[in-house]
This record gives sequence, structure tokens and C-alpha cells, in this order.
Amino acid sequence: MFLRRAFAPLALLLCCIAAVAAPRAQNGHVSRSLLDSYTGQYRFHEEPDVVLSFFRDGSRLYFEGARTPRTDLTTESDTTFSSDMGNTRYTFVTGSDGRVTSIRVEGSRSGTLEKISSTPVHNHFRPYSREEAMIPMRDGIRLHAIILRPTDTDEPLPFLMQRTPYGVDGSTSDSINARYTELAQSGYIFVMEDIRGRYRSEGTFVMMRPLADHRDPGAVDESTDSYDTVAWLLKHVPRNNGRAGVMGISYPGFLAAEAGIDPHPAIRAISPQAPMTDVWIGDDFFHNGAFRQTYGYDYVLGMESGKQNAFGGLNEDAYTFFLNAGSFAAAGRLSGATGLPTWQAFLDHPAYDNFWRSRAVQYHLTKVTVPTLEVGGWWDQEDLWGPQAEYAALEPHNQPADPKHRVYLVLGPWRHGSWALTQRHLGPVDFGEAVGDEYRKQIEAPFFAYYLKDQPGFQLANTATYQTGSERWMYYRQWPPQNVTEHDLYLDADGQLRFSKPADPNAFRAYRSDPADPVPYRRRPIEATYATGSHWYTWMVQDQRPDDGRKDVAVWTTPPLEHDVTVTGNVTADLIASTSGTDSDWVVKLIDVFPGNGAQMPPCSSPCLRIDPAADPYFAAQPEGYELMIADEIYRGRYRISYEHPEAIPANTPEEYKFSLHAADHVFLKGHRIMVQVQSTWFPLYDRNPQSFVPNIMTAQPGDYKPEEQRIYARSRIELPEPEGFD
Ligand code: PG9
Repeated sequence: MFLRRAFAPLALLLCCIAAVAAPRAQNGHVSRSLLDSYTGQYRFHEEPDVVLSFFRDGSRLYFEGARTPRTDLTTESDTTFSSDMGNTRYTFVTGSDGRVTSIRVEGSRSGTLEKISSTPVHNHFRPYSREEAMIPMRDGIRLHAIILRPTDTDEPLPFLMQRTPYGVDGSTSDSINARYTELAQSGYIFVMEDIRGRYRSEGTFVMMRPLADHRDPGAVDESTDSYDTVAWLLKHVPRNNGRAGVMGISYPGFLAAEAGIDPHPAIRAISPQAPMTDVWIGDDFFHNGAFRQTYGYDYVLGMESGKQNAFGGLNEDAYTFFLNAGSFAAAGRLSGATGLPTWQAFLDHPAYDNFWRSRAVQYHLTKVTVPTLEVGGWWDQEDLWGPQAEYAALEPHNQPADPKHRVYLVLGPWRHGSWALTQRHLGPVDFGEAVGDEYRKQIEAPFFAYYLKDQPGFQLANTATYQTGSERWMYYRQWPPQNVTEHDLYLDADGQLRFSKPADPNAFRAYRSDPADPVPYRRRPIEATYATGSHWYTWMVQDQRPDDGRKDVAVWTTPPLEHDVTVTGNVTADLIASTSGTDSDWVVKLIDVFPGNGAQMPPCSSPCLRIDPAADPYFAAQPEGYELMIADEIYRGRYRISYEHPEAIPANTPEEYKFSLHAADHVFLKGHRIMVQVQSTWFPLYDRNPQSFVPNIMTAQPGDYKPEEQRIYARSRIELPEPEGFD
């Protein structure tokens, strides 16, 4: 597949089909007339909104696109050329009449480019100058930044800043235009800054540095570093308009949120996008206390092995590695890496103590200091919780009458950061339109233009969601909308999902959960998180069928729906469950079961959500419908009374586990079925719960892991919010 990211946390690298550092061309061997025959516009069959133009300049062949910088190609043969230092090859294919019809793309991205015209169209990148600066902070530490400004205007412009731990050296006029296409066209002074201790900045890196006490003028944190950077920029960068915006995805999204806490007065707008907000409650490292083992392992190794990214990770199926290792402590020992502060934190702080609480952002969001645009994806595999939690914290302080203190929320059909991309697919799911482009053009760019340049055109009142199933944008005055009716969907003992109470609330379904044979969270082999070709990015839309044949996954379904069922708002699981052990995890997944297989999917009008069988051979080979996860979450049973002080579960005793599966805005269409799956392992995304209570699961011993019987009582339910009308 193409559109793969080099380093997954660097969502910004996802933006375009481009090699920013172009390889040297050696096109001398191919005649100009042959190169001319290749000239034209080509559309990616797999992503039809991505169009590249190939053309000759002198004796060399190049391509470029609306979001792709000019890239020169190296000649491999008369018909094959390469880019990315030979990692991607383009082979021109001719029809029986001798004319070029398409290009086969292979290597670090793959697909087919179909010829659509013989006239190349050049991109309209705006030229930016590039300068570097070492910016002093209040404690004397200097942070490295790249400053880019349009060279075609002298008008005073606002700053648009992104702070990041992932390195800024690659920021150039081309990369800005490719990644921030609409914003670059509009014109900002882009400032890309390495945070403390990363890349060329001085100081020490602290993962998710806690907020300092701002009454202490000497204290430093990511908020004060933003403040000091903006203060310096205003003074030292000429022709600025006195305003600054801060944006970023994921870790940079967290940094954008921090910039809005006790902000510099010139900061007039922030956009935390997929911000990690509380890594114990719901983001990268834990969910409701269950440890995200593969992510914690890979990410920390990649970040804390040195000052620069070192993502690479395991070379074997992560399922096998973590199963053979045993506990996380044992896996860490096997890795040979030592002294990684965040690995040590996992071992020392498995519960929600002050270590994690002090890093959480939501407790500090007690007012809307600056206009804030929160952005998140329905299928964000890393920070799905953060933007929803930040919005929920800020919304009570929203001041609709005062544009300077408004919070906005956008939720769409994206994985981590994919709103930055031009694509209509997410794994095998085809939304029929490039939804990220719509968001960037109609919401993100107007948001910054309004708040930083006083330009009209920003229309969002509060929340925009892309409603999946119906495939349309919805607009709400607040999220979740108030006028909803909660419908309870009961997990009856006969395996039926019912909108009516069970005849026997004490009846149950049982399964045996064995930590020695945990349920894989995605199809194996499970590659290291950010390995080339990793299926990490789209696992949340992977077909859930491999799970439901297992005996340790309990499944409930409705009959085919007789009418559409719309779910708009927060979905909650209220499980009444028991275990024969003394600790347990509970995983709940709400699933849309599509009718037919790929070949037989019923027709739908455009745009409509379709599953592309070609993109998922597993699906194409199945007789039944695709199982698309709509909402999901895990809960670690030991924390049911307190996140701080875990307690054993009394064996064989029904207990209530009520937890959020997070928000959805989805239409289960007539003819589809609603499914719920419950299981007690989700491996190796989450470490295995030994199922017998131990003080610290991170250091559990092999003998602690025990198979147990789990029962889900028929009075368990999923609370589905259905809209009554639009808010
Ligand atoms: N999800 C990444 C991350 C953010 C914050 C903490 C840990 C990991 C990221 O993509 O930046």
C-alpha cells in the first residue's frame, strides 16, 4: 500500500505522495521523445483524489501533484524509473496501440496510476524562505526552530507554530506546501520547533512533561516554552501581525493544548488534534488501567533510546514475542534496553497515581483561554480519547457569545492523524470522498484565517461530525447533542441482542479465557508498531470475524435491522459479569455487520461507505458480512472501585463494570446487523491479565496466569444514544 508513514508518530509525514529529498536523476539514457510519451496526468486507482503529473524537463523525467513536490526520477530502464533512493519504482505500461495507459507503482508504496490526460498540471506551491533559530527560554535553555515565511509578500503575517519531539529539520518550503497545503496557500509564518531535549534543542526531554506551577517565574514546562517562544518570535521576526496560532497532531497536539494553558496573549487560536491527554485513562499507554504493551514498548524504545527517533522495534510476530516473554518486565529484560525512564514508570506506576495524574491535561482545562479546535478520528488507534476528553472538559466553559472563548470539535472517519491526508480509504473501508480534504478546506483553514487574520468564512458553531453509515457531515450546537434517547441493548443469554429487557436477568453466557492462548487484536503476524508495512494504522477497521469463531469471544447479534438505527453520542457498556478468578479484563466491541460479502454488497448511492474486497483478501474469501468495529474499549477489573487502589475481584460474584466505549455518530443501515463481542484478552495490544490478583501485573510470574470462566449476565447492556432531532 502507498501512503505509509515513515515514523508513525510523525503524522505530519503522512501528507503526500512525495519524496522531499529527491534522488539524483540519471535520465541521460532515455531519449527525449520516449520521455515525452510518458508526459501527462495520472490518477491513483486506489486513491482517485490523488493525481500526479509526469513531465520532462531537459533530459530528465519528473512528477509532481497538488500536494506533491516536484520529484526527479532516476532511470532504471526505458520503462522503469525510481524515486526515494530506489525504494519506489514506476513502470510505464503501454496498451496494444503502443500508447501509455498507466504506471505500475511498486516498493515503499504500491498501486496503479491510470493516465487521464496527456497534459501535465503543475502544482501551485507558494515559495517560502527558511531560517533557523536557537530561541532562549526563561531558564537559559535554547530551543531549535525552523522559521518559514512566504517570499511573495511583505504584508505582516501571523505565526503558525508547531512544536514537536519528532524533529523539524525536514521542514522546507516544499514540505510546508505538501503537508499544510491550504494553510501554506493562505500564508503564515510557519514556526517548527524541537522541544526540550529532542533533536537540536538543548535541555532534557521528559515524556509528557507535567505542568509546572506557573506562580514560580523560573519554572519551565511545555506551556512556558510556548510562551517564551512566541515572545521571542514577536520581537525577532519582522513583519509579523502580532498573533500566533499553535497546532499539532498527537504529541504535538498535546503541546498545542499546553500552549493554551496560561497562554502568551499573542496566542489567538490553538488546534490540539488527536492530543494525548491522559495516557493512563484513555490514550497511548493504558486504557482504564489495561496496559498497552506493544505501544508502550515500541514507542518508548523509539523515543528514549536517544535524542532522535529510533523507531524500529521487533523483528518477529509481537504476539509470539510478548507471549513467550511473559510479563512486561520480562519483555523489557529480553530487549536488552536499560534505563528508559518511561519503561521504568510503567513498572513502578501500574495504577493511576500522581505520576500519571500530574501528566494529564484535562484537569487543567478549566477555561477556554483561546479559541480551541479539537480534532479526532473515530478509528484513532492511538489518541481517540484525548480530543473527546479535552472538548468535554472545555465545553462547560465555552462562551458561545464570545468568539474569543469558544471551543470547537471535529470528529471524522479517520485513523490517527489521517485528516492531514488526501484519501478516501481507511484500510478496506471506502468513504467515497476525501473527507480530510473537506475538513482542512472548510474548517481548519477558515478557523485559523478567522482568528489570526480576521478573515470571514469560518462557519462552525460548535461541533462537526462526519456521520458514518449515512456519509454526511452533521453539525451540533454541543457534543454530545442533548436531545437523544438512550436505548438499552441487552446481551441476552441466548446470544441475541435485544432492545427489550431479558426474560431472565440472571441467565448468563459463559466463556473460558486462557491467558496462555489470548485473543489476537488483529490478524497475525503482528508487526512492530511502526515497521514498514505494519497493519497498526488501520487495525481498528479490520474485519472482526476472526474473533467470533473463537470460544473465548462471546458474541451477541440482532437479526437484520428492519430500519436504520442511528447512534449519536457516547456509547456506554454496562456489564454485569463474574469471573472464577480474582482479576479480569473486559473488552467490549460494538460492531456493524455488513450484509453479503464483497462481491454481493448491496448497491448504495454515492458517497457511501463500502468495504473494498480487494483491500482485504480475508474478507473477500468469507461468506458472511464484514464486521466493522464502531465503538470499543477495555476495562481492567481490579480498578472497578478505584483507579488508584486496585482490588481483587471476588470470585464467582456478579459485579458491575460500567465504562465508556467512546463517541460514535453512525447509522446502522437497514439490513445490517448490530453485534457485540465481549472477551477478556486483546493481545498483545494489551498485556495479559493473569486473572489471579497480583500486586503488580507488570511483574507477574508465569504461575500467576490462570484460565478462568467468565460469565456475562443477561441484564448487561449497551447504552445507545439515538438522536430525536437535530440539536
Ligand atoms: N501517539 C503518539 C504519542 C503521543 C503522546 C505520548 C505518547 C505517544 C504520537 O503519535 O505522537
